[in-house]
Amino acid sequence: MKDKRILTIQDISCVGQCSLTVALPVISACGVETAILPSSVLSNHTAKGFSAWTFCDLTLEMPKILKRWQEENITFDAFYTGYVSKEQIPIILDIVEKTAGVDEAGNKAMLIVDPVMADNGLLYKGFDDDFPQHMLRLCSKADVVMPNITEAALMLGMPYVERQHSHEYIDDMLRGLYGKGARNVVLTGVSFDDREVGIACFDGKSTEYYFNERIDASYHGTGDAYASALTGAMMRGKTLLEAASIAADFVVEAIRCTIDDASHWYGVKFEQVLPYLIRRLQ
Ligand code: PXL
Repeated sequence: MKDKRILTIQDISCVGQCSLTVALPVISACGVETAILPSSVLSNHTAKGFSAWTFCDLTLEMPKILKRWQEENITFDAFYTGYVSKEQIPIILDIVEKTAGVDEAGNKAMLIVDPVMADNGLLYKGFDDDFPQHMLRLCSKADVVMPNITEAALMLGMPYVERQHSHEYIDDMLRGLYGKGARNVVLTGVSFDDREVGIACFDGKSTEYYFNERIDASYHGTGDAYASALTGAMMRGKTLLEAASIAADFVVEAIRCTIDDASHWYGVKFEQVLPYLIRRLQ
Protein backbone atom coordinates (compact mmCIF):
# COMPACT_ATOMS: atom_id res chain seq x y z
CA MET A 1 0.00 0.00 0.00
CA LYS A 2 1.26 3.52 -0.86
CA ASP A 3 2.31 5.58 2.16
CA LYS A 4 -0.40 8.00 3.27
CA ARG A 5 -0.21 11.61 4.35
CA ILE A 6 -2.95 12.99 6.55
CA LEU A 7 -3.83 16.55 7.49
CA THR A 8 -5.18 17.13 10.98
CA ILE A 9 -6.88 20.41 11.86
CA GLN A 10 -7.33 21.30 15.53
CA ASP A 11 -5.90 23.57 18.23
CA ILE A 12 -2.54 23.52 19.91
CA SER A 13 -3.11 23.48 23.64
CA CYS A 14 0.49 24.02 24.70
CA VAL A 15 0.01 22.16 27.98
CA GLY A 16 -2.65 19.60 28.78
CA GLN A 17 -2.20 16.56 26.51
CA CYS A 18 -5.02 17.11 24.07
CA SER A 19 -5.68 18.00 20.44
CA LEU A 20 -2.53 18.44 18.30
CA THR A 21 -0.07 17.50 21.04
CA VAL A 22 -1.82 14.11 21.03
CA ALA A 23 -2.79 13.75 17.36
CA LEU A 24 0.68 14.41 15.96
CA PRO A 25 2.58 11.85 18.08
CA VAL A 26 -0.18 9.22 17.98
CA ILE A 27 -0.77 9.27 14.22
CA SER A 28 2.97 9.51 13.55
CA ALA A 29 3.54 6.48 15.81
CA CYS A 30 1.05 4.62 13.62
CA GLY A 31 3.55 5.14 10.80
CA VAL A 32 1.51 7.78 9.00
CA GLU A 33 2.90 11.13 7.85
CA THR A 34 0.98 13.82 9.70
CA ALA A 35 0.67 17.39 8.46
CA ILE A 36 -0.95 19.86 10.83
CA LEU A 37 -3.07 22.96 10.55
CA PRO A 38 -3.42 24.59 13.98
CA SER A 39 -6.84 26.23 14.38
CA SER A 40 -5.74 28.21 17.45
CA VAL A 41 -3.04 28.28 20.11
CA LEU A 42 -3.99 28.13 23.80
CA SER A 43 -1.72 28.17 26.82
CA ASN A 44 -3.57 25.08 28.13
CA HIS A 45 -6.92 23.36 27.58
CA THR A 46 -10.17 24.87 28.85
CA ALA A 47 -11.45 21.91 30.84
CA LYS A 48 -11.67 21.17 34.56
CA GLY A 49 -8.55 21.94 36.54
CA PHE A 50 -7.34 25.05 34.73
CA SER A 51 -8.88 28.33 35.86
CA ALA A 52 -7.96 30.41 32.77
CA TRP A 53 -6.12 30.28 29.45
CA THR A 54 -4.75 32.45 26.66
CA PHE A 55 -6.29 32.06 23.19
CA CYS A 56 -4.85 33.03 19.82
CA ASP A 57 -7.28 32.48 16.95
CA LEU A 58 -5.66 31.37 13.67
CA THR A 59 -8.73 31.55 11.40
CA LEU A 60 -7.22 34.28 9.21
CA GLU A 61 -4.08 32.22 8.64
CA MET A 62 -5.99 29.24 7.28
CA PRO A 63 -6.92 30.57 3.78
CA LYS A 64 -3.38 31.92 3.38
CA ILE A 65 -1.92 28.52 4.20
CA LEU A 66 -4.37 26.85 1.79
CA LYS A 67 -3.34 29.21 -1.03
CA ARG A 68 0.33 28.36 -0.46
CA TRP A 69 -0.43 24.63 -0.48
CA GLN A 70 -2.33 24.98 -3.74
CA GLU A 71 0.62 26.79 -5.30
CA GLU A 72 2.73 23.76 -4.33
CA ASN A 73 0.08 21.25 -5.53
CA ILE A 74 0.00 19.70 -2.08
CA THR A 75 -2.70 17.09 -1.50
CA PHE A 76 -3.64 14.85 1.43
CA ASP A 77 -4.87 11.26 1.61
CA ALA A 78 -7.19 11.97 4.54
CA PHE A 79 -8.34 14.79 6.82
CA TYR A 80 -9.05 14.56 10.53
CA THR A 81 -10.62 17.54 12.30
CA GLY A 82 -11.04 18.18 16.02
CA TYR A 83 -11.47 21.37 18.10
CA VAL A 84 -12.36 24.17 15.64
CA SER A 85 -14.62 27.23 15.61
CA LYS A 86 -17.81 27.78 13.61
CA GLU A 87 -16.05 30.39 11.45
CA GLN A 88 -13.47 27.75 10.52
CA ILE A 89 -15.97 25.16 9.29
CA PRO A 90 -16.52 26.64 5.78
CA ILE A 91 -12.75 27.15 5.47
CA ILE A 92 -12.16 23.51 6.39
CA LEU A 93 -14.66 22.37 3.76
CA ASP A 94 -12.83 24.52 1.22
CA ILE A 95 -9.47 23.01 2.24
CA VAL A 96 -10.89 19.50 1.87
CA GLU A 97 -12.34 20.29 -1.54
CA LYS A 98 -9.13 21.82 -2.85
CA THR A 99 -6.49 19.51 -1.39
CA ALA A 100 -8.16 16.07 -1.36
CA GLY A 101 -5.98 13.50 -3.11
CA VAL A 102 -7.26 10.46 -4.98
CA ASP A 103 -5.69 7.01 -4.37
CA GLU A 104 -4.66 4.36 -6.91
CA ALA A 105 -8.15 2.84 -6.77
CA GLY A 106 -9.75 6.23 -7.50
CA ASN A 107 -11.03 6.80 -3.94
CA LYS A 108 -11.11 10.40 -2.74
CA ALA A 109 -9.38 11.37 0.52
CA MET A 110 -11.50 10.56 3.57
CA LEU A 111 -12.83 13.22 5.92
CA ILE A 112 -12.81 12.05 9.54
CA VAL A 113 -14.56 14.42 11.95
CA ASP A 114 -14.36 14.33 15.71
CA PRO A 115 -17.03 16.91 16.60
CA VAL A 116 -15.12 18.14 19.65
CA MET A 117 -17.38 20.54 21.57
CA ALA A 118 -18.90 18.93 24.65
CA ASP A 119 -18.83 16.21 27.29
CA ASN A 120 -20.81 15.11 30.34
CA GLY A 121 -23.94 16.82 29.03
CA LEU A 122 -22.36 20.27 28.59
CA LEU A 123 -20.73 22.33 25.83
CA TYR A 124 -17.08 23.21 26.48
CA LYS A 125 -16.41 26.78 27.60
CA GLY A 126 -16.22 29.17 24.66
CA PHE A 127 -18.80 27.43 22.43
CA ASP A 128 -22.18 29.10 21.80
CA ASP A 129 -25.45 27.19 21.87
CA ASP A 130 -25.70 27.29 18.06
CA PHE A 131 -22.29 25.61 17.62
CA PRO A 132 -23.69 22.04 17.40
CA GLN A 133 -25.68 23.01 14.29
CA HIS A 134 -22.52 24.35 12.63
CA MET A 135 -20.63 21.20 13.57
CA LEU A 136 -23.48 19.09 12.18
CA ARG A 137 -22.79 20.69 8.78
CA LEU A 138 -19.20 19.45 8.89
CA CYS A 139 -20.34 16.01 10.10
CA SER A 140 -22.83 15.78 7.24
CA LYS A 141 -19.92 15.81 4.77
CA ALA A 142 -17.79 13.31 6.69
CA ASP A 143 -16.85 9.73 5.89
CA VAL A 144 -16.45 9.00 9.60
CA VAL A 145 -17.81 10.96 12.58
CA MET A 146 -17.01 10.01 16.17
CA PRO A 147 -19.08 11.97 18.64
CA ASN A 148 -19.47 11.15 22.30
CA ILE A 149 -23.03 10.83 23.63
CA THR A 150 -23.22 14.54 24.58
CA GLU A 151 -22.08 15.72 21.16
CA ALA A 152 -24.49 13.42 19.32
CA ALA A 153 -27.36 14.54 21.58
CA LEU A 154 -26.59 18.24 21.02
CA MET A 155 -26.31 17.89 17.24
CA LEU A 156 -29.55 15.92 16.98
CA GLY A 157 -31.54 17.85 19.61
CA MET A 158 -31.93 14.69 21.68
CA PRO A 159 -31.89 14.56 25.50
CA TYR A 160 -28.56 13.70 27.15
CA VAL A 161 -28.58 10.39 29.02
CA GLU A 162 -25.43 9.72 31.02
CA ARG A 163 -25.99 5.96 31.33
CA GLN A 164 -27.38 3.31 31.04
CA HIS A 165 -28.48 3.74 27.49
CA SER A 166 -31.29 1.87 25.82
CA HIS A 167 -30.61 0.23 22.47
CA GLU A 168 -33.26 2.51 21.02
CA TYR A 169 -31.46 5.66 22.26
CA ILE A 170 -28.15 4.56 20.70
CA ASP A 171 -29.88 3.49 17.50
CA ASP A 172 -31.60 6.89 17.19
CA MET A 173 -28.22 8.62 17.50
CA LEU A 174 -26.49 6.39 14.95
CA ARG A 175 -29.32 6.60 12.43
CA GLY A 176 -29.85 10.30 13.15
CA LEU A 177 -26.27 11.23 12.25
CA TYR A 178 -26.23 8.83 9.31
CA GLY A 179 -29.46 10.41 8.12
CA LYS A 180 -27.79 13.84 8.20
CA GLY A 181 -25.14 12.60 5.74
CA ALA A 182 -22.29 11.08 7.79
CA ARG A 183 -21.28 7.88 5.97
CA ASN A 184 -20.06 6.06 9.10
CA VAL A 185 -20.82 6.85 12.72
CA VAL A 186 -18.69 5.75 15.67
CA LEU A 187 -20.45 6.69 18.89
CA THR A 188 -18.26 6.66 22.01
CA GLY A 189 -19.26 6.32 25.67
CA VAL A 190 -22.00 3.78 24.99
CA SER A 191 -23.10 1.92 28.09
CA PHE A 192 -25.92 -0.60 28.38
CA ASP A 193 -25.03 -1.61 31.95
CA ASP A 194 -22.85 -0.46 34.85
CA ARG A 195 -20.08 -2.93 34.09
CA GLU A 196 -18.96 -1.95 30.59
CA VAL A 197 -18.49 1.07 28.36
CA GLY A 198 -17.68 1.08 24.66
CA ILE A 199 -18.42 2.18 21.16
CA ALA A 200 -21.11 1.58 18.55
CA CYS A 201 -20.23 1.64 14.83
CA PHE A 202 -22.88 2.14 12.16
CA ASP A 203 -22.29 2.14 8.41
CA GLY A 204 -25.88 2.59 7.29
CA LYS A 205 -26.50 -1.17 7.22
CA SER A 206 -25.44 -2.80 10.47
CA THR A 207 -24.42 -1.76 13.95
CA GLU A 208 -21.42 -3.32 15.66
CA TYR A 209 -20.33 -2.82 19.27
CA TYR A 210 -17.06 -3.08 21.16
CA PHE A 211 -16.89 -2.85 24.96
CA ASN A 212 -14.27 -2.63 27.67
CA GLU A 213 -14.67 -2.96 31.40
CA ARG A 214 -15.70 0.42 32.87
CA ILE A 215 -12.92 2.23 34.75
CA ASP A 216 -14.35 4.67 37.26
CA ALA A 217 -12.19 7.63 36.31
CA SER A 218 -12.58 10.27 33.66
CA TYR A 219 -9.71 12.07 32.03
CA HIS A 220 -9.50 15.01 29.72
CA GLY A 221 -7.98 14.31 26.28
CA THR A 222 -9.08 10.69 26.04
CA GLY A 223 -11.40 11.63 23.16
CA ASP A 224 -8.46 13.06 21.23
CA ALA A 225 -6.30 10.01 21.94
CA TYR A 226 -9.18 7.81 20.78
CA ALA A 227 -9.84 9.75 17.57
CA SER A 228 -6.12 9.93 16.73
CA ALA A 229 -5.56 6.20 17.21
CA LEU A 230 -8.68 5.36 15.21
CA THR A 231 -7.52 7.64 12.39
CA GLY A 232 -3.98 6.21 12.42
CA ALA A 233 -5.27 2.62 12.43
CA MET A 234 -7.64 3.29 9.52
CA MET A 235 -4.80 4.85 7.54
CA ARG A 236 -2.88 1.64 8.17
CA GLY A 237 -5.63 -0.32 6.44
CA LYS A 238 -7.68 -1.52 9.42
CA THR A 239 -11.45 -1.71 9.00
CA LEU A 240 -13.50 0.86 10.88
CA LEU A 241 -14.52 -1.65 13.59
CA GLU A 242 -10.94 -2.92 13.97
CA ALA A 243 -9.64 0.67 14.20
CA ALA A 244 -12.38 1.67 16.65
CA SER A 245 -11.60 -1.34 18.87
CA ILE A 246 -7.82 -0.82 18.80
CA ALA A 247 -8.35 2.86 19.68
CA ALA A 248 -10.64 1.93 22.60
CA ASP A 249 -8.07 -0.52 23.99
CA PHE A 250 -5.29 2.08 23.56
CA VAL A 251 -7.23 4.63 25.62
CA VAL A 252 -7.95 2.04 28.33
CA GLU A 253 -4.21 1.27 28.52
CA ALA A 254 -3.41 5.01 28.75
CA ILE A 255 -5.92 5.47 31.58
CA ARG A 256 -4.47 2.47 33.45
CA CYS A 257 -1.04 4.10 33.20
CA THR A 258 -2.33 7.36 34.66
CA ILE A 259 -4.80 6.31 37.33
CA ASP A 260 -2.33 5.84 40.20
CA ASP A 261 -0.71 9.25 39.74
CA ALA A 262 -2.95 11.91 41.29
CA SER A 263 -0.56 14.68 40.19
CA HIS A 264 -1.36 13.85 36.56
CA TRP A 265 -4.94 15.19 36.53
CA TYR A 266 -4.86 17.13 33.24
CA GLY A 267 -4.62 14.31 30.69
CA VAL A 268 -3.54 10.70 30.13
CA LYS A 269 -0.02 9.33 29.80
CA PHE A 270 -0.63 8.09 26.27
CA GLU A 271 3.10 8.36 25.43
CA GLN A 272 3.85 5.34 27.62
CA VAL A 273 1.45 3.12 25.69
CA LEU A 274 2.44 4.09 22.15
CA PRO A 275 4.43 0.80 21.91
CA TYR A 276 1.17 -1.05 22.69
CA LEU A 277 -0.61 0.81 19.87
CA ILE A 278 2.21 0.08 17.43
CA ARG A 279 2.11 -3.63 18.35
CA ARG A 280 -1.64 -3.74 17.68
CA LEU A 281 -1.06 -2.39 14.19
CA GLN A 282 1.44 -5.07 13.23
O1 PXL B 1 -9.95 17.58 24.19
C1 PXL B 1 -10.81 18.48 23.61
C2 PXL B 1 -10.28 19.89 23.72
C3 PXL B 1 -9.41 20.35 22.77
N1 PXL B 1 -8.89 21.60 22.84
C4 PXL B 1 -9.21 22.42 23.85
C5 PXL B 1 -10.08 22.01 24.84
C6 PXL B 1 -10.67 20.73 24.76
C7 PXL B 1 -11.62 20.31 25.79
O2 PXL B 1 -11.92 20.98 26.73
O3 PXL B 1 -10.35 22.85 25.86
C8 PXL B 1 -8.63 23.79 23.89
